Amino acid sequence: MYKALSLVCMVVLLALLWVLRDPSPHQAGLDDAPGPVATHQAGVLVVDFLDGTSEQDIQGLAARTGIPLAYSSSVSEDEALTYATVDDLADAQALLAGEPSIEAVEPAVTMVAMGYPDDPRYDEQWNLRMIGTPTGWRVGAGRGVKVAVIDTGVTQGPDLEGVRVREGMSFVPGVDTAQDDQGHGTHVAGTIAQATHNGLGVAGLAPKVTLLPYKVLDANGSGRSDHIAAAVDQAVDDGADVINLSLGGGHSDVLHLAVERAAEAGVIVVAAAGNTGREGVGCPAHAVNVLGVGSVGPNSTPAPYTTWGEGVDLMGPGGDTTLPGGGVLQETIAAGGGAEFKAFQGTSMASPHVAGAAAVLLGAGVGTPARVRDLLLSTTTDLGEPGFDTRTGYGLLDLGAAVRHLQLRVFAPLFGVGGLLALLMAGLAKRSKGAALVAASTGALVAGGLFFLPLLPLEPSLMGSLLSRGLLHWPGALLGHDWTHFPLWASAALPILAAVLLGTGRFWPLAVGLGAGLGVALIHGAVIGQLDPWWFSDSWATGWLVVNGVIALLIAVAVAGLQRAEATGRMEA
Ligand SMILES: [Ca+2]
Ligand SMILES: [Ca+2]
Repeated sequence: MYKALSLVCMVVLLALLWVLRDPSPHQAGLDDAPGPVATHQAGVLVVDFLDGTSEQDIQGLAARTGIPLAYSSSVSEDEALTYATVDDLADAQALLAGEPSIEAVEPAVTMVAMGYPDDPRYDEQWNLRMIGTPTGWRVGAGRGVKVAVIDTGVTQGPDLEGVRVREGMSFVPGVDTAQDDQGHGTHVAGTIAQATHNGLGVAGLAPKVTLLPYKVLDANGSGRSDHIAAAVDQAVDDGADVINLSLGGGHSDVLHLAVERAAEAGVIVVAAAGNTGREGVGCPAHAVNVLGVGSVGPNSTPAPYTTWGEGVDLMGPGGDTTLPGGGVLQETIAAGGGAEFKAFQGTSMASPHVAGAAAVLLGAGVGTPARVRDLLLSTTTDLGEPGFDTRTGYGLLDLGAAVRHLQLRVFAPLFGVGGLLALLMAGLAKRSKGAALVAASTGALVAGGLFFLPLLPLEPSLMGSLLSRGLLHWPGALLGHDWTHFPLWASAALPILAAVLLGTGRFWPLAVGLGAGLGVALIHGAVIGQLDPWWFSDSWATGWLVVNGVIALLIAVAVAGLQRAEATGRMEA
Protein backbone atom coordinates (compact mmCIF):
# COMPACT_ATOMS: atom_id res chain seq x y z
CA MET A 1 0.00 0.00 0.00
CA TYR A 2 2.56 2.53 1.01
CA LYS A 3 4.68 1.77 -2.05
CA ALA A 4 1.82 3.20 -4.07
CA LEU A 5 1.58 6.18 -1.71
CA SER A 6 5.31 6.86 -2.02
CA LEU A 7 4.96 6.76 -5.79
CA VAL A 8 2.07 9.23 -5.72
CA CYS A 9 4.07 11.58 -3.47
CA MET A 10 7.09 11.36 -5.76
CA VAL A 11 5.00 12.15 -8.84
CA VAL A 12 3.32 15.10 -7.13
CA LEU A 13 6.68 16.42 -5.96
CA LEU A 14 8.28 16.08 -9.39
CA ALA A 15 5.28 17.77 -11.01
CA LEU A 16 5.57 20.65 -8.52
CA LEU A 17 9.26 21.01 -9.19
CA TRP A 18 8.59 21.08 -12.92
CA VAL A 19 5.89 23.71 -12.61
CA LEU A 20 8.03 25.83 -10.31
CA ARG A 21 11.37 25.32 -12.05
CA ASP A 22 13.64 28.34 -12.34
CA PRO A 23 12.31 30.66 -15.00
CA SER A 24 14.93 32.62 -16.90
CA PRO A 25 16.04 35.65 -14.91
CA HIS A 26 14.70 38.06 -17.50
CA GLN A 27 11.20 36.66 -17.29
CA ALA A 28 11.06 37.30 -13.59
CA GLY A 29 13.25 40.35 -13.30
CA LEU A 30 11.97 43.04 -15.57
CA ASP A 31 8.34 43.92 -15.31
CA ASP A 32 7.57 45.95 -18.39
CA ALA A 33 5.69 49.08 -17.46
CA PRO A 34 2.48 49.55 -19.44
CA GLY A 35 2.89 52.05 -22.27
CA PRO A 36 0.65 55.06 -22.89
CA VAL A 37 -2.86 54.16 -24.04
CA ALA A 38 -3.19 54.48 -27.81
CA THR A 39 -6.62 55.93 -28.54
CA HIS A 40 -6.74 55.18 -32.29
CA GLN A 41 -8.20 51.80 -31.51
CA ALA A 42 -11.49 50.14 -30.81
CA GLY A 43 -12.72 50.30 -27.24
CA VAL A 44 -15.29 51.51 -24.77
CA LEU A 45 -15.94 55.25 -24.63
CA VAL A 46 -17.56 56.71 -21.51
CA VAL A 47 -19.76 59.77 -22.08
CA ASP A 48 -21.06 61.70 -19.08
CA PHE A 49 -23.91 64.10 -19.97
CA LEU A 50 -25.01 67.00 -17.80
CA ASP A 51 -27.36 65.75 -15.09
CA GLY A 52 -30.94 65.92 -16.27
CA THR A 53 -30.14 65.42 -19.97
CA SER A 54 -33.08 63.46 -21.33
CA GLU A 55 -32.88 60.04 -22.91
CA GLN A 56 -34.38 61.60 -26.05
CA ASP A 57 -31.51 64.12 -26.32
CA ILE A 58 -28.96 61.38 -25.76
CA GLN A 59 -30.47 59.11 -28.39
CA GLY A 60 -30.78 62.09 -30.75
CA LEU A 61 -27.03 62.65 -30.45
CA ALA A 62 -26.43 58.91 -30.86
CA ALA A 63 -28.41 58.94 -34.09
CA ARG A 64 -26.60 62.06 -35.44
CA THR A 65 -23.10 60.76 -34.67
CA GLY A 66 -23.65 57.03 -35.17
CA ILE A 67 -22.24 56.37 -31.70
CA PRO A 68 -24.45 53.71 -30.00
CA LEU A 69 -24.82 55.38 -26.58
CA ALA A 70 -26.44 53.41 -23.75
CA TYR A 71 -26.67 53.92 -19.99
CA SER A 72 -23.65 52.54 -18.10
CA SER A 73 -25.87 50.84 -15.52
CA SER A 74 -29.52 50.53 -14.55
CA VAL A 75 -29.11 53.45 -12.13
CA SER A 76 -27.21 55.78 -14.50
CA GLU A 77 -30.24 57.63 -15.92
CA ASP A 78 -30.18 60.32 -13.19
CA GLU A 79 -26.51 61.10 -13.78
CA ALA A 80 -26.93 60.64 -17.55
CA LEU A 81 -23.80 58.48 -17.58
CA THR A 82 -23.47 56.48 -20.82
CA TYR A 83 -21.02 54.38 -22.72
CA ALA A 84 -20.53 53.15 -26.26
CA THR A 85 -18.39 50.51 -27.85
CA VAL A 86 -16.72 52.16 -30.84
CA ASP A 87 -14.31 51.17 -33.60
CA ASP A 88 -12.05 54.20 -33.11
CA LEU A 89 -11.89 55.91 -29.72
CA ALA A 90 -10.09 59.00 -31.01
CA ASP A 91 -12.57 59.57 -33.87
CA ALA A 92 -15.58 59.10 -31.60
CA GLN A 93 -14.11 61.48 -29.03
CA ALA A 94 -13.56 64.09 -31.77
CA LEU A 95 -17.16 63.70 -33.00
CA LEU A 96 -18.51 64.44 -29.51
CA ALA A 97 -16.12 67.31 -28.76
CA GLY A 98 -17.82 70.66 -28.17
CA GLU A 99 -21.22 69.05 -27.58
CA PRO A 100 -22.76 71.40 -24.94
CA SER A 101 -24.76 68.69 -23.13
CA ILE A 102 -21.62 66.62 -22.36
CA GLU A 103 -19.72 67.03 -19.09
CA ALA A 104 -16.90 64.58 -19.77
CA VAL A 105 -15.90 62.01 -22.36
CA GLU A 106 -13.04 59.54 -22.03
CA PRO A 107 -12.01 56.00 -22.96
CA ALA A 108 -12.99 53.60 -20.15
CA VAL A 109 -10.03 53.04 -17.83
CA THR A 110 -9.42 49.56 -16.44
CA MET A 111 -8.68 49.85 -12.75
CA VAL A 112 -7.25 47.12 -10.54
CA ALA A 113 -7.15 46.55 -6.81
CA MET A 114 -4.11 48.31 -5.33
CA GLY A 115 -1.38 45.72 -4.99
CA TYR A 116 1.76 45.45 -2.94
CA PRO A 117 3.50 47.75 -2.38
CA ASP A 118 1.18 50.76 -2.28
CA ASP A 119 4.01 53.32 -2.20
CA PRO A 120 2.86 55.81 -4.86
CA ARG A 121 6.29 56.27 -6.49
CA TYR A 122 7.19 52.56 -6.56
CA ASP A 123 6.42 52.69 -10.31
CA GLU A 124 9.57 54.74 -10.78
CA GLN A 125 11.76 52.19 -8.99
CA TRP A 126 12.91 50.17 -12.00
CA ASN A 127 15.95 49.30 -9.90
CA LEU A 128 13.94 47.25 -7.38
CA ARG A 129 12.00 45.37 -10.06
CA MET A 130 15.17 44.72 -12.07
CA ILE A 131 16.62 42.59 -9.27
CA GLY A 132 13.40 40.74 -8.35
CA THR A 133 12.72 42.54 -5.06
CA PRO A 134 8.99 41.57 -4.89
CA THR A 135 10.04 37.92 -4.49
CA GLY A 136 12.41 38.96 -1.70
CA TRP A 137 9.60 40.70 0.21
CA ARG A 138 7.67 37.43 0.33
CA VAL A 139 10.38 35.66 2.33
CA GLY A 140 10.47 38.26 5.06
CA ALA A 141 12.39 41.42 4.04
CA GLY A 142 15.32 40.84 6.41
CA ARG A 143 13.55 40.68 9.77
CA GLY A 144 16.04 41.05 12.60
CA VAL A 145 19.10 41.42 10.36
CA LYS A 146 21.38 44.30 11.40
CA VAL A 147 22.77 46.36 8.53
CA ALA A 148 25.46 48.96 9.21
CA VAL A 149 25.44 52.03 6.95
CA ILE A 150 28.91 53.58 7.20
CA ASP A 151 28.37 56.87 5.40
CA THR A 152 27.38 60.52 5.93
CA GLY A 153 24.85 59.48 8.60
CA VAL A 154 21.15 58.66 8.42
CA THR A 155 18.27 61.05 9.09
CA GLN A 156 14.91 59.39 9.61
CA GLY A 157 12.47 61.21 7.30
CA PRO A 158 8.75 60.39 6.94
CA ASP A 159 9.49 57.43 4.64
CA LEU A 160 11.86 55.82 7.17
CA GLU A 161 9.24 56.06 9.92
CA GLY A 162 8.53 52.69 11.48
CA VAL A 163 11.87 51.33 10.27
CA ARG A 164 14.22 50.30 13.06
CA VAL A 165 17.09 52.80 13.05
CA ARG A 166 19.58 52.67 15.94
CA GLU A 167 21.05 55.89 17.28
CA GLY A 168 24.41 55.09 15.72
CA MET A 169 27.65 56.94 16.22
CA SER A 170 29.68 59.73 14.62
CA PHE A 171 33.41 59.46 13.93
CA VAL A 172 33.61 62.89 12.29
CA PRO A 173 35.47 65.36 14.52
CA GLY A 174 33.16 68.06 15.87
CA VAL A 175 29.99 66.16 14.90
CA ASP A 176 28.17 64.54 17.81
CA THR A 177 25.47 62.44 16.19
CA ALA A 178 25.03 60.10 13.26
CA GLN A 179 22.37 62.41 11.78
CA ASP A 180 22.93 63.09 8.07
CA ASP A 181 24.06 66.59 7.06
CA GLN A 182 24.86 65.70 3.47
CA GLY A 183 22.10 63.41 2.06
CA HIS A 184 24.16 60.53 0.69
CA GLY A 185 23.84 58.17 3.68
CA THR A 186 20.09 58.69 4.06
CA HIS A 187 19.57 57.88 0.37
CA VAL A 188 21.69 54.71 0.73
CA ALA A 189 19.73 53.71 3.85
CA GLY A 190 16.51 54.24 1.89
CA THR A 191 17.52 51.73 -0.77
CA ILE A 192 18.20 49.18 1.96
CA ALA A 193 15.17 49.75 4.17
CA GLN A 194 12.81 52.55 3.05
CA ALA A 195 9.44 52.12 4.76
CA THR A 196 7.53 49.92 2.30
CA HIS A 197 3.78 49.54 1.71
CA ASN A 198 3.13 52.56 3.92
CA GLY A 199 1.25 54.50 1.23
CA LEU A 200 4.07 57.02 1.04
CA GLY A 201 6.90 57.76 -1.34
CA VAL A 202 9.01 54.81 -2.40
CA ALA A 203 9.90 51.28 -1.30
CA GLY A 204 13.11 49.69 -0.01
CA LEU A 205 14.63 46.24 -0.39
CA ALA A 206 14.65 44.97 3.18
CA PRO A 207 12.37 47.19 5.28
CA LYS A 208 12.36 44.80 8.26
CA VAL A 209 16.08 45.14 9.01
CA THR A 210 17.60 47.19 11.82
CA LEU A 211 19.82 49.99 10.49
CA LEU A 212 23.01 50.89 12.35
CA PRO A 213 24.20 54.32 11.12
CA TYR A 214 27.86 55.31 11.49
CA LYS A 215 28.81 58.80 10.36
CA VAL A 216 32.31 58.81 8.88
CA LEU A 217 31.88 61.26 5.99
CA ASP A 218 31.42 64.97 6.71
CA ALA A 219 29.00 67.49 5.23
CA ASN A 220 31.12 67.56 2.06
CA GLY A 221 30.94 63.78 1.71
CA SER A 222 34.54 63.00 2.58
CA GLY A 223 36.18 61.34 5.55
CA ARG A 224 39.41 59.85 6.90
CA SER A 225 40.41 56.22 6.44
CA ASP A 226 41.16 55.69 10.15
CA HIS A 227 37.68 56.95 11.09
CA ILE A 228 36.11 54.60 8.57
CA ALA A 229 38.20 51.67 9.86
CA ALA A 230 37.13 52.49 13.43
CA ALA A 231 33.48 52.51 12.34
CA VAL A 232 33.88 49.10 10.67
CA ASP A 233 35.31 47.68 13.92
CA GLN A 234 32.48 49.30 15.90
CA ALA A 235 29.83 47.84 13.56
CA VAL A 236 31.28 44.35 14.10
CA ASP A 237 31.23 44.91 17.89
CA ASP A 238 27.62 46.11 17.65
CA GLY A 239 26.62 42.83 16.04
CA ALA A 240 26.16 43.99 12.44
CA ASP A 241 25.36 41.14 10.04
CA VAL A 242 25.93 43.23 6.92
CA ILE A 243 28.09 46.35 6.42
CA ASN A 244 27.50 48.72 3.51
CA LEU A 245 30.36 50.97 2.46
CA SER A 246 29.21 53.27 -0.34
CA LEU A 247 32.59 54.98 -0.28
CA GLY A 248 36.15 54.46 -1.40
CA GLY A 249 39.13 55.85 -3.24
CA GLY A 250 42.85 55.18 -3.06
CA HIS A 251 44.34 52.56 -0.79
CA SER A 252 44.48 52.26 2.98
CA ASP A 253 46.12 49.34 4.76
CA VAL A 254 44.27 50.28 7.94
CA LEU A 255 40.84 50.14 6.30
CA HIS A 256 41.81 47.04 4.33
CA LEU A 257 42.69 45.23 7.56
CA ALA A 258 39.47 46.39 9.22
CA VAL A 259 37.20 45.08 6.44
CA GLU A 260 39.10 41.78 6.28
CA ARG A 261 38.69 41.42 10.07
CA ALA A 262 34.95 42.12 9.71
CA ALA A 263 34.59 39.49 6.97
CA GLU A 264 36.51 36.98 9.06
CA ALA A 265 34.16 37.68 11.97
CA GLY A 266 31.31 36.52 9.71
CA VAL A 267 29.98 39.89 8.58
CA ILE A 268 28.97 40.36 4.95
CA VAL A 269 30.87 43.46 3.79
CA VAL A 270 29.64 45.22 0.65
CA ALA A 271 31.38 48.19 -0.98
CA ALA A 272 30.96 50.46 -4.00
CA ALA A 273 33.49 49.85 -6.79
CA GLY A 274 33.89 53.55 -7.61
CA ASN A 275 32.73 56.13 -10.16
CA THR A 276 35.87 56.81 -12.20
CA GLY A 277 34.66 55.17 -15.41
CA ARG A 278 38.12 53.61 -15.67
CA GLU A 279 39.89 50.43 -14.61
CA GLY A 280 41.25 50.32 -11.06
CA VAL A 281 39.07 49.48 -8.04
CA GLY A 282 40.30 51.04 -4.78
CA CYS A 283 39.86 50.26 -1.11
CA PRO A 284 37.66 48.89 0.45
CA ALA A 285 35.88 47.28 -2.56
CA HIS A 286 39.19 45.79 -3.71
CA ALA A 287 39.64 43.65 -0.57
CA VAL A 288 39.24 39.93 -1.35
CA ASN A 289 36.47 39.21 1.16
CA VAL A 290 34.48 42.34 0.40
CA LEU A 291 31.72 42.20 -2.23
CA GLY A 292 32.74 44.95 -4.67
CA VAL A 293 29.72 46.31 -6.55
CA GLY A 294 29.73 48.00 -9.95
CA SER A 295 26.74 49.81 -11.41
CA VAL A 296 24.28 49.28 -14.27
CA GLY A 297 21.68 51.71 -15.60
CA PRO A 298 18.01 50.92 -16.29
CA ASN A 299 18.98 49.14 -19.53
CA SER A 300 21.03 46.57 -17.55
CA THR A 301 24.31 47.60 -19.15
CA PRO A 302 27.29 48.97 -17.18
CA ALA A 303 26.81 52.65 -16.37
CA PRO A 304 29.35 54.93 -18.10
CA TYR A 305 30.87 56.02 -14.77
CA THR A 306 31.32 52.60 -13.16
CA THR A 307 34.87 51.64 -12.17
CA TRP A 308 35.95 48.21 -13.38
CA GLY A 309 38.77 45.75 -12.89
CA GLU A 310 39.89 43.33 -10.20
CA GLY A 311 37.68 43.76 -7.13
CA VAL A 312 34.34 43.96 -8.98
CA ASP A 313 32.38 40.91 -7.82
CA LEU A 314 28.95 41.79 -9.17
CA MET A 315 26.81 44.63 -10.47
CA GLY A 316 23.80 46.33 -8.95
CA PRO A 317 21.38 48.95 -10.28
CA GLY A 318 23.12 52.26 -9.48
CA GLY A 319 21.34 54.25 -12.16
CA ASP A 320 22.20 56.42 -15.13
CA THR A 321 20.72 59.90 -14.88
CA THR A 322 21.50 60.64 -18.54
CA LEU A 323 18.51 58.40 -19.34
CA PRO A 324 14.97 59.63 -18.53
CA GLY A 325 13.90 58.24 -15.15
CA GLY A 326 17.26 56.46 -15.00
CA GLY A 327 18.34 57.48 -11.50
CA VAL A 328 17.75 55.59 -8.26
CA LEU A 329 14.90 57.28 -6.39
CA GLN A 330 14.86 57.31 -2.58
CA GLU A 331 14.05 59.73 0.20
CA THR A 332 16.83 61.88 1.58
CA ILE A 333 17.26 65.19 3.37
CA ALA A 334 16.24 68.39 1.58
CA ALA A 335 18.60 71.37 1.29
CA GLY A 336 16.26 73.64 3.25
CA GLY A 337 15.52 71.06 5.98
CA GLY A 338 12.95 68.28 5.93
CA ALA A 339 12.97 65.42 3.48
CA GLU A 340 12.50 64.95 -0.27
CA PHE A 341 12.73 62.23 -2.88
CA LYS A 342 15.78 62.45 -5.11
CA ALA A 343 17.14 60.38 -7.97
CA PHE A 344 20.87 59.72 -7.56
CA GLN A 345 23.32 57.69 -9.59
CA GLY A 346 26.58 55.97 -8.68
CA THR A 347 28.08 52.73 -7.46
CA SER A 348 27.13 54.16 -4.05
CA MET A 349 23.52 53.47 -5.09
CA ALA A 350 24.35 50.00 -6.48
CA SER A 351 26.10 48.77 -3.33
CA PRO A 352 23.08 49.04 -0.95
CA HIS A 353 21.06 46.85 -3.34
CA VAL A 354 23.56 44.04 -2.67
CA ALA A 355 23.59 44.79 1.07
CA GLY A 356 19.78 44.75 1.17
CA ALA A 357 19.60 41.52 -0.83
CA ALA A 358 22.12 39.89 1.54
CA ALA A 359 19.92 40.94 4.47
CA VAL A 360 16.82 39.44 2.85
CA LEU A 361 18.60 36.12 2.26
CA LEU A 362 20.03 36.01 5.79
CA GLY A 363 16.54 36.63 7.14
CA ALA A 364 15.04 33.96 4.86
CA GLY A 365 17.02 31.12 6.41
CA VAL A 366 20.06 30.94 4.14
CA GLY A 367 21.92 30.76 7.40
CA THR A 368 25.57 31.69 7.32
CA PRO A 369 27.21 34.74 5.67
CA ALA A 370 29.43 32.47 3.57
CA ARG A 371 26.36 30.81 2.08
CA VAL A 372 24.66 34.14 1.46
CA ARG A 373 27.73 35.34 -0.40
CA ASP A 374 27.87 32.17 -2.51
CA LEU A 375 24.16 32.38 -3.24
CA LEU A 376 24.36 36.03 -4.32
CA LEU A 377 27.28 35.34 -6.66
CA SER A 378 25.89 32.09 -8.11
CA THR A 379 22.45 33.46 -9.01
CA THR A 380 23.48 36.62 -10.85
CA THR A 381 22.44 37.33 -14.43
CA ASP A 382 25.60 37.11 -16.51
CA LEU A 383 26.63 40.32 -18.29
CA GLY A 384 29.33 41.07 -20.85
CA GLU A 385 31.71 38.24 -21.68
CA PRO A 386 30.28 34.83 -20.75
CA GLY A 387 31.05 33.91 -17.15
CA PHE A 388 33.10 35.94 -14.71
CA ASP A 389 34.80 38.98 -16.22
CA THR A 390 36.62 41.92 -14.69
CA ARG A 391 34.17 44.48 -16.08
CA THR A 392 31.01 43.09 -14.51
CA GLY A 393 32.22 40.37 -12.11
CA TYR A 394 29.71 37.51 -11.92
CA GLY A 395 27.03 39.75 -13.46
CA LEU A 396 23.91 41.55 -12.25
CA LEU A 397 22.47 40.94 -8.78
CA ASP A 398 19.21 38.91 -8.94
CA LEU A 399 17.53 38.58 -5.56
CA GLY A 400 14.51 36.90 -7.19
CA ALA A 401 16.72 34.13 -8.59
CA ALA A 402 18.51 33.73 -5.25
CA VAL A 403 15.18 33.30 -3.43
CA ARG A 404 13.97 30.83 -6.08
CA HIS A 405 17.19 28.88 -5.64
CA LEU A 406 16.72 28.80 -1.87
CA GLN A 407 13.11 27.64 -2.12
CA LEU A 408 13.54 25.13 -4.97
CA ARG A 409 17.00 23.75 -4.32
CA VAL A 410 17.03 23.79 -0.53
CA PHE A 411 13.50 23.76 0.88
CA ALA A 412 11.80 21.73 -1.89
CA PRO A 413 14.15 18.71 -1.63
CA LEU A 414 13.82 18.88 2.17
CA PHE A 415 10.04 18.84 1.74
CA GLY A 416 10.30 15.74 -0.47
CA VAL A 417 12.81 13.81 1.61
CA GLY A 418 11.13 14.72 4.92
CA GLY A 419 7.76 13.61 3.55
CA LEU A 420 9.01 10.34 2.07
CA LEU A 421 10.97 9.37 5.14
CA ALA A 422 8.00 10.05 7.41
CA LEU A 423 5.80 7.99 5.06
CA LEU A 424 8.19 5.04 5.15
CA MET A 425 8.50 5.22 8.94
CA ALA A 426 4.75 5.47 9.43
CA GLY A 427 4.45 2.45 7.14
CA LEU A 428 6.35 0.42 9.72
CA ALA A 429 3.44 0.86 12.07
CA LYS A 430 1.15 -1.01 9.65
CA ARG A 431 -1.77 1.24 10.47
CA SER A 432 -4.22 3.09 8.24
CA LYS A 433 -3.45 4.89 4.97
CA GLY A 434 -4.75 8.08 6.56
CA ALA A 435 -2.27 7.86 9.42
CA ALA A 436 0.61 7.37 6.99
CA LEU A 437 -0.50 10.37 4.95
CA VAL A 438 -0.74 12.59 8.03
CA ALA A 439 2.78 11.56 9.02
CA ALA A 440 4.06 12.21 5.49
CA SER A 441 2.51 15.68 5.26
CA THR A 442 3.80 16.59 8.70
CA GLY A 443 7.31 15.41 7.79
CA ALA A 444 7.25 17.35 4.51
CA LEU A 445 6.04 20.59 6.11
CA VAL A 446 8.39 20.36 9.09
CA ALA A 447 11.41 19.77 6.85
CA GLY A 448 10.72 22.12 3.95
CA GLY A 449 7.55 24.13 4.60
CA LEU A 450 5.27 25.33 1.79
CA PHE A 451 8.42 26.09 -0.18
CA PHE A 452 6.51 27.25 -3.28
CA LEU A 453 4.60 30.09 -1.57
CA PRO A 454 7.15 32.86 -2.31
CA LEU A 455 7.05 31.91 -6.00
CA LEU A 456 3.35 32.67 -6.25
CA PRO A 457 2.16 36.25 -6.83
CA LEU A 458 0.90 36.69 -3.27
CA GLU A 459 1.06 39.73 -1.05
CA PRO A 460 3.95 39.48 1.39
CA SER A 461 2.90 38.61 4.94
CA LEU A 462 4.44 37.28 8.13
CA MET A 463 2.32 34.15 7.80
CA GLY A 464 3.52 33.65 4.24
CA SER A 465 7.18 33.99 5.14
CA LEU A 466 6.66 31.63 8.10
CA LEU A 467 4.90 28.91 6.12
CA SER A 468 7.34 29.09 3.21
CA ARG A 469 10.21 27.65 5.26
CA GLY A 470 10.91 24.57 7.37
CA LEU A 471 10.15 24.51 11.10
CA LEU A 472 13.83 25.04 12.00
CA HIS A 473 13.63 28.52 10.46
CA TRP A 474 10.45 29.65 12.19
CA PRO A 475 12.22 31.46 15.04
CA GLY A 476 14.14 33.39 12.38
CA ALA A 477 10.91 34.52 10.73
CA LEU A 478 9.22 35.42 14.03
CA LEU A 479 11.97 36.76 16.24
CA GLY A 480 14.72 37.76 13.83
CA HIS A 481 17.36 35.78 12.00
CA ASP A 482 19.70 35.25 15.00
CA TRP A 483 17.14 32.89 16.50
CA THR A 484 17.53 30.47 13.59
CA HIS A 485 20.66 29.39 15.39
CA PHE A 486 19.12 28.87 18.83
CA PRO A 487 20.57 25.44 19.77
CA LEU A 488 17.57 24.13 21.71
CA TRP A 489 15.30 24.74 18.72
CA ALA A 490 17.86 23.16 16.38
CA SER A 491 17.79 19.97 18.45
CA ALA A 492 15.79 16.80 19.12
CA ALA A 493 14.01 18.47 22.05
CA LEU A 494 10.75 19.05 20.18
CA PRO A 495 10.51 15.50 18.71
CA ILE A 496 11.24 14.04 22.16
CA LEU A 497 8.45 16.14 23.66
CA ALA A 498 6.06 15.17 20.85
CA ALA A 499 6.90 11.48 21.25
CA VAL A 500 6.22 11.64 24.99
CA LEU A 501 2.95 13.55 24.61
CA LEU A 502 1.56 12.06 21.39
CA GLY A 503 3.53 8.88 20.70
CA THR A 504 1.01 6.45 22.20
CA GLY A 505 -2.19 8.36 21.44
CA ARG A 506 -4.12 8.74 18.22
CA PHE A 507 -1.98 11.70 17.15
CA TRP A 508 1.09 9.46 16.85
CA PRO A 509 1.51 10.25 13.08
CA LEU A 510 2.30 13.86 14.04
CA ALA A 511 5.12 12.65 16.31
CA VAL A 512 6.50 10.48 13.50
CA GLY A 513 6.30 13.35 11.00
CA LEU A 514 7.94 15.79 13.37
CA GLY A 515 10.81 13.42 14.17
CA ALA A 516 11.42 12.52 10.54
CA GLY A 517 11.10 16.08 9.23
CA LEU A 518 13.23 17.72 11.86
CA GLY A 519 15.80 14.93 11.73
CA VAL A 520 16.22 15.40 7.99
CA ALA A 521 16.44 19.20 8.35
CA LEU A 522 19.04 19.02 11.14
CA ILE A 523 21.30 16.62 9.27
CA HIS A 524 20.91 18.66 6.08
CA GLY A 525 21.79 21.81 8.03
CA ALA A 526 24.94 20.15 9.32
CA VAL A 527 26.01 18.87 5.91
CA ILE A 528 25.66 22.16 4.01
CA GLY A 529 26.63 24.40 6.92
CA GLN A 530 23.29 26.21 6.80
CA LEU A 531 22.90 26.18 10.57
CA ASP A 532 25.33 27.65 13.01
CA PRO A 533 24.09 27.02 16.56
CA TRP A 534 25.16 29.47 19.27
CA TRP A 535 27.67 28.41 21.94
CA PHE A 536 29.44 25.89 19.68
CA SER A 537 32.60 26.12 17.60
CA ASP A 538 32.29 24.85 14.00
CA SER A 539 33.06 21.16 14.51
CA TRP A 540 31.02 20.94 17.71
CA ALA A 541 28.15 22.64 15.90
CA THR A 542 28.21 19.97 13.20
CA GLY A 543 28.32 17.26 15.87
CA TRP A 544 25.38 18.80 17.73
CA LEU A 545 23.24 18.94 14.59
CA VAL A 546 24.08 15.41 13.41
CA VAL A 547 23.59 13.78 16.81
CA ASN A 548 20.28 15.57 17.37
CA GLY A 549 19.18 14.79 13.82
CA VAL A 550 19.85 11.07 14.32
CA ILE A 551 18.04 11.11 17.68
CA ALA A 552 15.02 12.77 16.03
CA LEU A 553 14.93 10.08 13.31
CA LEU A 554 15.30 7.27 15.85
CA ILE A 555 12.45 8.70 17.87
CA ALA A 556 10.20 8.67 14.82
CA VAL A 557 11.09 5.01 14.16
CA ALA A 558 10.52 4.17 17.83
CA VAL A 559 7.05 5.74 17.83
CA ALA A 560 6.13 3.81 14.67
CA GLY A 561 7.54 0.62 16.23
CA LEU A 562 5.44 1.13 19.35
CA GLN A 563 2.35 1.56 17.24
CA ARG A 564 3.12 -1.64 15.34
CA ALA A 565 3.68 -3.58 18.54
CA GLU A 566 0.41 -2.27 19.89
CA ALA A 567 -1.45 -3.17 16.69
CA THR A 568 0.06 -6.68 16.62
CA GLY A 569 -0.69 -7.13 20.31
CA ARG A 570 -4.27 -6.16 19.77
CA MET A 571 -4.61 -8.58 16.85
CA GLU A 572 -3.17 -11.46 18.90
CA ALA A 573 -5.41 -10.62 21.79
CA1 LIG B 1 7.36 54.14 1.36
CA1 LIG C 1 30.19 38.00 -17.57
